[in-house]
Amino acid sequence: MRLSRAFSPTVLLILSIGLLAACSGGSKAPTISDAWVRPPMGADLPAAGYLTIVGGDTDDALIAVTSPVAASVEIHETMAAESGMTGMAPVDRIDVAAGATVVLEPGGYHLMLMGATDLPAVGDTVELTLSFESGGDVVVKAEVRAG
Ligand SMILES: [Cu+2]
Repeated sequence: MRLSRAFSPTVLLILSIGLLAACSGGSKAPTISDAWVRPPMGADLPAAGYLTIVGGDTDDALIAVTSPVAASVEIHETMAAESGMTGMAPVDRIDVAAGATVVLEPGGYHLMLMGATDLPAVGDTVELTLSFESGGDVVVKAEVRAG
């Protein structure tokens, strides 16, 4: 086909430019937005953390979280229990596919800040360090919001 032969060099050139663009600048780590923390519902109860993760250039996973205001931070998933009630359980990781959006929100994945004794007042921020499987750490400021 004469038409496709005439166009193919142009197509190849565009593909080459695309590959160069993809390779330059190194890999992009996941980005975090809308991070917030809900104070504990009562004494000795954990605070909850929520945020939105947008995956970077490659498939990745959130594998650990720390915060200076909490003794430890667990990653939890809310799920329906056999009784019909909802319960929650710790998970080792949250997979974040390249470019995918994963939302940690009430009723779904969330963070539990255990032993958060020095939690700032509502309207202030706490620091969360999210560790990804790729080796990258992302530090975010999470706003403390009333329930
Ligand atoms: Cu939980």
